[in-house]
Amino acid sequence: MIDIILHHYETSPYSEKVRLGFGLKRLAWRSVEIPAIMPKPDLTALTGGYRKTPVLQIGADIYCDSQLIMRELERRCPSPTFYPTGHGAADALAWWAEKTTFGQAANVVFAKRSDSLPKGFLEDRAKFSGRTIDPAAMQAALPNALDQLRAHFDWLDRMLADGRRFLQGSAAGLADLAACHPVWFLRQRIGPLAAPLDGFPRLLEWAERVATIGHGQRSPMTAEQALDVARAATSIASATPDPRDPAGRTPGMTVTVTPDDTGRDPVMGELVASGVHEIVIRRRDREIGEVCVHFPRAGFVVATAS
Ligand SMILES: N[C@@H](CCC(=O)N[C@@H](CS)C(=O)NCC(=O)O)C(=O)O
Repeated sequence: MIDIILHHYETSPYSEKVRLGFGLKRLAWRSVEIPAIMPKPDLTALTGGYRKTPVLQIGADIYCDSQLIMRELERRCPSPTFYPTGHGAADALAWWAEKTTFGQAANVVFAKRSDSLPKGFLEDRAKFSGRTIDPAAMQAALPNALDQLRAHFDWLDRMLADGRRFLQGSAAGLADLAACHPVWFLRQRIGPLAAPLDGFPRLLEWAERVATIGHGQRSPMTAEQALDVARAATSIASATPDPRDPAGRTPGMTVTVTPDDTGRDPVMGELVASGVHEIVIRRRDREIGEVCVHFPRAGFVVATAS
């Protein structure tokens, strides 16, 4: 059985979503600890420049962004499912919950607990987000961050009002894992009794239930071992045109793929396969040879490079 390798760091909320995904699917996986700030030379050798956390590697296939990582885990290991009540609503809920709460949760932690951040972190995140992150700006952002989180957490909280155990019913799924990691992050950094989590006891109980899912079976791997895995493997991707591609892109074209929000580092490669929810590009790295890098479509900009 080929190793499932997660490149992540312990305090990363989006990584917590994927770690819980391993737990829900009861998977064994290899853990490569990556730096929380740039440079990340071993990671970018695999991705071609994408720097965000987490990244999943299976052989010479590199999956960027937790949205696509969860999709690939579901494809390879369908049971137990991330979709106990079906697709669509779960994906939309996951997207909304993360997009509206993660950035604001980070704003709250930056403002309230900048003392807990490692050296160089705020400078790195200023470049990452393209925003000014200094003590005055962080304090100025705090009241609105708390207002926004309170409104969005209230909507989440009301989903649990009928006594259900999880957001979509009796079984945990993708929506829970995606909505929970900003709560997990705030709980860890500023505690359950401070704003914005105070006043939401039901939400905190739900977050505790989600945490009991656990992380599956983890074993460590070094970054060098992960690069060796990529070097020795061949990608599973094969040329797959998208007959309905709105811009007429076809396999063989050189394209760049870039996140549309933060960490906007373009990755260039030859288009191999694409569809509504995934695009795969092939690239060569001097050290590790040929790899295929997979990205989601929602939240990413694809541009033709030649
Ligand atoms: N849409 C991305 C968001 C990932 C993200 O923003 N992760 C944060 C850490 S939780 C990050 O990359 N921070 C900068 C870094 O780790 O270099 C995903 O779902 O994976």
